[in-house]
Amino acid sequence: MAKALLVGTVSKGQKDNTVELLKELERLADTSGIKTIDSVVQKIEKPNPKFFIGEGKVFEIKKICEEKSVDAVIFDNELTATQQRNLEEHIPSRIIDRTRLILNIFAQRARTKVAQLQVELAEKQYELPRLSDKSTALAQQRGVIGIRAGFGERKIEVDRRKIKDRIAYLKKEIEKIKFHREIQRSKRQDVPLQIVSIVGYTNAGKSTFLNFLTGKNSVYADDKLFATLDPTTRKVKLPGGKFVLFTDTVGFIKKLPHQLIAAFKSTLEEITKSDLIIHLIDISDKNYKDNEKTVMGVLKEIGADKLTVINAYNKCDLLKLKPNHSENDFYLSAKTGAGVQELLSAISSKFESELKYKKISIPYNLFSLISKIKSAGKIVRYNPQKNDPKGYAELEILIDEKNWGQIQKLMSETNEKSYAS
Ligand SMILES: Nc1nc2c(ncn2[C@@H]2O[C@H](COP(=O)(O)OP(=O)(O)OP(=O)(O)O)[C@@H](O)[C@H]2O)c(=O)[nH]1
Ligand SMILES: [Mg+2]
Repeated sequence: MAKALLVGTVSKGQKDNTVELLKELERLADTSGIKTIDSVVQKIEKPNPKFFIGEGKVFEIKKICEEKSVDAVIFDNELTATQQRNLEEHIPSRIIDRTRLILNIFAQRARTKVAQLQVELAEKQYELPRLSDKSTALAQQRGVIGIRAGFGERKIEVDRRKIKDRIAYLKKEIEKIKFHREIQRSKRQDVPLQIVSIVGYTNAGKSTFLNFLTGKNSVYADDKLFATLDPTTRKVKLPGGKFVLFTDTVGFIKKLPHQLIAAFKSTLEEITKSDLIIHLIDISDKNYKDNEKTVMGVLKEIGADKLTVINAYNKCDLLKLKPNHSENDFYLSAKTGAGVQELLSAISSKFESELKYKKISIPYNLFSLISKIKSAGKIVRYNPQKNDPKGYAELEILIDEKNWGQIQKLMSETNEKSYAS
């Protein structure tokens, strides 16, 4: 296992509790298969443009690297290309920044085609501003890139163009898959179910929660950061009988690389289309309040902060004291199931309160609509019109706007067909 030295910074007023500060970076390193053997923290007001940290610290790090034969020095922040290069000149070990580390984990975790394309897009966007004459010359020497520059074009320009072309290609491919998925979805559902997105900090227990809801272990859950990258959607029956879709998606983290947010745009956009957001928070984590803020920040960035968000505090089984219940917050354990029913009932009543009263007449050839209405809303009264020769039934129903539109559309299409025949 590769050995790493972690580097963090704090501003002057902040506590420099190294262990606490770098705990998350250590977990990230561990997740990507690197063992932390030491760490240093420096107090700085603003990053040094040359080395990010102070020059004195660079030499301190160099010494530790030589003494303990450190393989990699991992910074808790994103470094500029210049800082990275300068550090590499002075320190004998590999220099890795937080963004690179997170990108590595995403690359290891990406299982589906679209996740792989999104991760590669983020990687290319990270690499583009970091290309230098020196790095591409080195790459050429080692025969890594091995293309010849045209007349009047420097090697670095050729490399830049290649990366830009690849970025354009990846964006197009991701769009294509997204478009295809949307078509599939609209084909599958003539009466759309409401969507509940489960969001939260990485390792909050989102996948465990979805597995509990479905009673199956079909979603990969693990005590690792970014265990899930691909969104998974499952149909779940709420108390009261209504079906909704729950979606488990990629977790968030402090200083989530902007390249990843941009590349995972289509995955994250799914959240903005949901009818309700369940924000799962690991209350057993000491930093849960900060994590909560981080998640709210990302939701804002993707434009999902206008949606209704319910806070659900998870892993309550690990707490010694039961937290005070407040009206809008929920406390549960996705592992034991305690508190889950209360949350589901609240979701169910929220959706029910949004239903509108409508009256419709259904012809004999549209009885299949009844089961659709049942899964999307409620039938309040059913009056078969006994004297009607066509066997119409009058229904009084409660339905949400989205499905009401869909039902009207289905009825008019069927009417047109029956008139035509
Ligand atoms: N004690 C306890 N552990 C839990 C609970 N919920 C989840 N866990 C554990 O927390 C770890 C992370 O759970 P996941 O469900 O993978 O978390 P996630 O939010 O999907 O994480 P990412 O996919 O990495 O973003 C696993 O080891 C779970 O067993 C809970 O209610 N109580
Ligand atoms: Mg997960």
